Amino acid sequence: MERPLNRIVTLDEFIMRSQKEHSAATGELTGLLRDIGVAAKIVNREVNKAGLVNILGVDGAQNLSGDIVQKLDIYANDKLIECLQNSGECAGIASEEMQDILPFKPVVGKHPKYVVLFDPLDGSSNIDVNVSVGTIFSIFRRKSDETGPCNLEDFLQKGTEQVAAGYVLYGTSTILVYTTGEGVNGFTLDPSIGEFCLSHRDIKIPDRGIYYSVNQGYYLKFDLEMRRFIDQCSDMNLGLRYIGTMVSDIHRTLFSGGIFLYPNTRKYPNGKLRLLYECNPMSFIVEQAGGKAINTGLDRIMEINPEELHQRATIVAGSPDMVGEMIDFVRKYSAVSSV
Ligand code: AHM
Ligand code: MG
Repeated sequence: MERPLNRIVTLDEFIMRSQKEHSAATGELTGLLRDIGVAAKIVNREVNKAGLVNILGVDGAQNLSGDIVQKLDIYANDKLIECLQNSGECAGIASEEMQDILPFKPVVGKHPKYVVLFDPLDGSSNIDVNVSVGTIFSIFRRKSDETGPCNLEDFLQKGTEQVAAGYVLYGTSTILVYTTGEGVNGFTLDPSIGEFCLSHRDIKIPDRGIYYSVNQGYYLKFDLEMRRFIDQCSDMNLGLRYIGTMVSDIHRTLFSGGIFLYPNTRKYPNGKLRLLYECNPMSFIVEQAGGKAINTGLDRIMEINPEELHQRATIVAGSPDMVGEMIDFVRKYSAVSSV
């Protein structure tokens, strides 16, 4: 893509310019990304008011304008649905907050090609204490006929089939980071103009970093090889950073380098994080930035065949050298312990 002019490039302008570089593009994906950008701005406004909940009303109460106050994750879920449904570019959605897929009613004259999966508010346990949260999304081209409703098969695709994925981090500033498989770009929300502006072009993850990121509180609940690997991280004088919001932990890892792990525990024998809503989209971003993302069985996350919507996966993602070292460590450890 050509270099940006020496001026502000908004998310809308950037995705329109990217679309023009693909002569076969119909604008539908562009439309979807824009819809997600709009939903993110609405959610951002609400997240910023989260601390006022006792003044504005708690979940279920009526606020001063007479609206029923919703939990923020449900609010985010509803806004994403509304924004994606209105344009008619999306055949249906699946959300971490909903049991089943939601096929959208057809819009006259539209035959949408894509379905979207999302975690509307990742890290929601952090909201009440003013710690950053995020939204994660993943877009697939549907497999079913475009003239009819979408079906489950459209959503149960391997991560390698994603046409786009990204996240929004509602942090000290709000940033939207996405990929369509041609690198990763980040857009910071300028609240004074209400636009996401290109701030981080062609993000590349450092080969290594100085942090490891894992819920060390579960140390005794991890498998032995994972405990030994974590010991090695500590022996190497890596610092421990763990926010407890995957979006934030991966975002830091993307920019500073490092390794993020959510292994299996006794409570979550297959890991806690969701393959379709969290692991796949974040892995697409990490890989597009030059990193690696695997599960603790050393399979590439994006090659896992999903069997159900809310399937969980273990994950190890981050700087290529550090994930590479984890792979070597686990292989060596298994070879020695099987003797
Ligand atoms: P959520 O989507 O319900 O918020 O849960 C997912 C979150 C991730 O953001 C984070 O990495 C993980 O749960 C933290 O879990 P834990 O508190 O077990 O470390
Ligand atoms: Mg989540």
